[in-house]
Amino acid sequence: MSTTTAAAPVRTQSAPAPKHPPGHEPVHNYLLEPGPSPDVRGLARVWPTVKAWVTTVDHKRIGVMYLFAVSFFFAVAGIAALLVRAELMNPGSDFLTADEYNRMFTLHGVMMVFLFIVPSIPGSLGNFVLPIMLGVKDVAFPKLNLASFYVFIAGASIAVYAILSGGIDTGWTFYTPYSDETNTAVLPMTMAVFVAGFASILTGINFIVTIHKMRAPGLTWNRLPLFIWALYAVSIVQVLATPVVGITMILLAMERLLNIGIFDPALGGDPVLFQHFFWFYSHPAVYIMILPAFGVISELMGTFSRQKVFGYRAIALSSVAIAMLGFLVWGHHMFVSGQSPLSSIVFSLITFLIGVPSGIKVLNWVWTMYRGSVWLTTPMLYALSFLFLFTIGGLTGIMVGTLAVDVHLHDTYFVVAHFHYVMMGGTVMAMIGGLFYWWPKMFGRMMSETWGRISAGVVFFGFNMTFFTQFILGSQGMPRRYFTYLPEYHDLHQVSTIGSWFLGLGLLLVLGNMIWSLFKGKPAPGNPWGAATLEWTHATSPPDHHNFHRTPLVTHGPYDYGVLFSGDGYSGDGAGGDGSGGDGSRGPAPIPNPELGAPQEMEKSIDLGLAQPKPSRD
Ligand code: HEM
Ligand SMILES: [Cu+2]
Repeated sequence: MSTTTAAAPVRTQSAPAPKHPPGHEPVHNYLLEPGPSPDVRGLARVWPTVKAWVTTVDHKRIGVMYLFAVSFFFAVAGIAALLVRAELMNPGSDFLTADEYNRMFTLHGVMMVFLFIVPSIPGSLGNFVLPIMLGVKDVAFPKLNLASFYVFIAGASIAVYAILSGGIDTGWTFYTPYSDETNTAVLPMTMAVFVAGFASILTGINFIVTIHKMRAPGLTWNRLPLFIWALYAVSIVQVLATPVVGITMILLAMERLLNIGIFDPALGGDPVLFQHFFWFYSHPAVYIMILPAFGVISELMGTFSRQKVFGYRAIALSSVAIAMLGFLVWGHHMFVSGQSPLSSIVFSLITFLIGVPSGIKVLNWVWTMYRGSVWLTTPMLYALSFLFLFTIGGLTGIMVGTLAVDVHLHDTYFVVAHFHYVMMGGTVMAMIGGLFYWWPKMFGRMMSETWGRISAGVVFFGFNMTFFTQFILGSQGMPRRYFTYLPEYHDLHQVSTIGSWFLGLGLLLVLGNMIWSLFKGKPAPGNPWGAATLEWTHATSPPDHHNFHRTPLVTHGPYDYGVLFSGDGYSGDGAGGDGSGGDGSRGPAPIPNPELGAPQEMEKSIDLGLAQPKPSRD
């Protein structure tokens, strides 16, 4: 394997910093430019910085703004969840009235789904990482990207308005005929979902075009990191499915305002039609929620197993398969709605099919670890939590997808447990793992490993205590969306509520770690985890405004850790590889220095694959 050490690149300004290998000194730091004006005081001092942030078209800043926005909604919706659980601590508790309870779980569900989990990973981690992973300066349409952020904020503001004007009590699914009749703020809430949907569509279009049109030279489809493949698949679903929920919300609003008779049986409408429209979006939407998480987990599994991700092609294509199949199974939410038995049988069968590509992913991740040498960092602990919890969520999904079983489990706590294992145990674990992983890149500082690992333990424990009990509750017949219950369910409900406090504590530890890191964290090296994708090998931590000094030339696959180690007795089969799980390598790459600094060997090889020096593009 030949190591070409590229000559010093053309720089606009020299700022030698020993932390960075030659050619990687930060010219600008995207976080700080422009700094506060030195000679003015008060608000005017920070105004240029604020203005630069709110009008930025830099994908990294937009990603950071998304991160703050979705974290805020996660916190608000999480507090609502704790209140819901508090009410359920005792049967007949008068902590919340029945009416307040209905509004509270709806607030929780609507916010978690539409304002947190759908935009979460694509908006924050996706926006930040995607262009850097592709070796380019930004997404294809940077202004559209900023527009998508503000459209999201506009939608979120309408949702906040709906909540302040009394909230809504329909559940996050807005089922007719009730949503057509209730006096609560259904109209503004449907408008909020309608508007926020456009943010999703715009991000999807942007990512699709960027992935097709803007890859660094040498970055073939076979060398795309699996996170990119996942974002690609999810973008397709966002663009195709989101308009349906938008139209459905408009129809519901029309029905309420004009009494047209679309859903209202008294006027010749069909309330079940609403369920078809709603789930035609919302089942694909559960893949909007989980596919980006799959992508994050693939990155973590590779980097922290020090090994090529096994079954690269299978993982990449199964994301696309899931995206397609996801459009064909919506009827599994409607087994007891009165749809024809034949439809139910067909929907149940197709639902089993979709388990296959998900299973393929899980098996490949496990195999990657089996062949690798696993490095148990905080991100990896969250990835392992994901693997365990998502598997439970997925398998119970097959259970509720089984027609005969679901007739009993429908609308019980079993379903509540199932989707929390998928959404919280899956997507949220992946998001936190991904945040711990990319945090040093985003903010240039390390988080505390010790506290990170403790938080992973507390979150895992609290999560299972909260939600595993709900499988048992549901199988015993406890219905969902009830503010009280029979005394026989008391013990399990108590365990679940106490579990939610542990879960909340674990999440606070994560938040505390982030804040601590911003002020006190150790400065991050360029590639603390010894990863092989471009954001780690070719960009500083944090990256400068244009990401790269020179366009990277990609000569190896995203998980060819071998090419980062020319010595150390390791010889990979990497150079020129395609990232697929071929097994030419002699074994996993060594684990980087536990102090979290990349080994010298790796820092040196960071320049690998750079194009011959040429003037920077700006
Ligand atoms: C902080 C941890 C969480 C706790 C303690 C929690 C707890 C709860 C509880 C108690 C319910 C009400 C069940 C009922 O009465 O039927 C609920 C419903 C729900 N949760 Fe969570 N949850 C959490 C996180 C999440 C996350 C991360 C999501 C992700 C999207 C989510 C999505 C939902 C949805 C969609 C509903 C259904 C609301 C409805 O029935 O309309 N939750 N949750
Ligand atoms: Cu579904």
